[in-house]
Amino acid sequence: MKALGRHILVEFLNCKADVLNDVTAIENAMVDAAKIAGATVINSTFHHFSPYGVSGVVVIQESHLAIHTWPEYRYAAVDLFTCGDTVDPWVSFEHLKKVFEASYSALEMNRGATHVLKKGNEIKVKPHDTENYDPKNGYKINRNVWFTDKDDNQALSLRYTGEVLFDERNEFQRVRVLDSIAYGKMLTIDDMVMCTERDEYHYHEMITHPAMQAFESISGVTAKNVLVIGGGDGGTIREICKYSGLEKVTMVEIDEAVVRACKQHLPLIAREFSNPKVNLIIGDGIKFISESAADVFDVIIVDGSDPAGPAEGLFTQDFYSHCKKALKHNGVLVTQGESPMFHSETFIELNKCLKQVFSNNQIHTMLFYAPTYPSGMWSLQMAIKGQYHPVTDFKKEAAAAFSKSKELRYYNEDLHIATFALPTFVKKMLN
Ligand code: SPD
Repeated sequence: MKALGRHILVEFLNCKADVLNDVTAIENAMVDAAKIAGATVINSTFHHFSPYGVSGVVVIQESHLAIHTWPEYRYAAVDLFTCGDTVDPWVSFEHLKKVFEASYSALEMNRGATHVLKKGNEIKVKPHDTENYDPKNGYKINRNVWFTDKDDNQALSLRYTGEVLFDERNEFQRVRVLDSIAYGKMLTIDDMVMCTERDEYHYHEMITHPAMQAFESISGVTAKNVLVIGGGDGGTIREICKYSGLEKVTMVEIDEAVVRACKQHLPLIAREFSNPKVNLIIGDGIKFISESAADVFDVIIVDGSDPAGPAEGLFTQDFYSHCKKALKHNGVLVTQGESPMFHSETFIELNKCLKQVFSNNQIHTMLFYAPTYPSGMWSLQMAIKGQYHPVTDFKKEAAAAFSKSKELRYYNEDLHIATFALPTFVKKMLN
């Protein structure tokens, strides 16, 4: 019998109770179940009930997967509905069975048996939809798919085309390149935005130039030997390579998939990997710095991800003590410092941690505007191994000439000064 869709109703019994009360695990399992079956995920929404139970639905281009759980009964009611021939709902079923470690009973129904349905021509296509009609391929489907970078209470969402250009999970993290509608292609790691084509220069110019210019003001020469820890997309080394006096930049990135994804899909960001001054090491930056000789680097830039997964160790005293040792006298360190609004605790903790390794007057907090990071307000922490002040000792003319000649789009000599000016609430957070 021919039908429009296949609908499997499943009773999952004797499930692992803790999974059934874990909204994130269930959402991941349901989204994965859809993808493994070859479905195109449009969106998902899941809700945890207090004290027990989760409900959620994954909308797929081929229909939907839905669930409701009763952890206290170790029971989940699931329905898997797919249309067309491309997706097999039983593949989703097999995946969920494994995740829930469940016994089950299931029944399949054919939905919309074509021998009882008659196709009519009553539906009129709205005039503006005709733009989406290609005589060869039929109607282009407009998807409403969103990528969300969130914590428990706040989020930043970017709509994307549904096109996933790169998607790999490895021992460290999940690396994706998605095609966002308003911000171009974007790199995400473990569901967090790392950079987008449209606004990446905010972050990459600000993590690089205040530190490089500070070094130049203090020493009268360009930083010659620079270390970048993380930064696998290549944006930070791209900015560093704009300094003609640079001799060498060593970059230590733990995950080769990030470099590969960006070379392939974000070539304007990852454009300096073949520069002979760049020494790329795929390895653990934390180990690298702990084994580094003393007094070797003019500038160290820590361009890590957020403090979860492999980047966690980039927020510790141990790590920064090694960085301090590896910096030359008057050397400058800069590290991404998270957001005072979105990650207030980490923001404060990192500042404290750096003040313990260096001293209070050697740590300087910068703020800049990052439209695609949650809250939009992002910080960098600068540490100087000397008594130089990045504003009062700043040589404005050199920075002005540099930013003009290199046609920088965010950093300039005025912003160098302004970035260290903090709102009162941020000052209070740090004192
Ligand atoms: N939540 C975003 C934190 C920024 C991490 N670094 C981004 C890498 C860009 N080179």
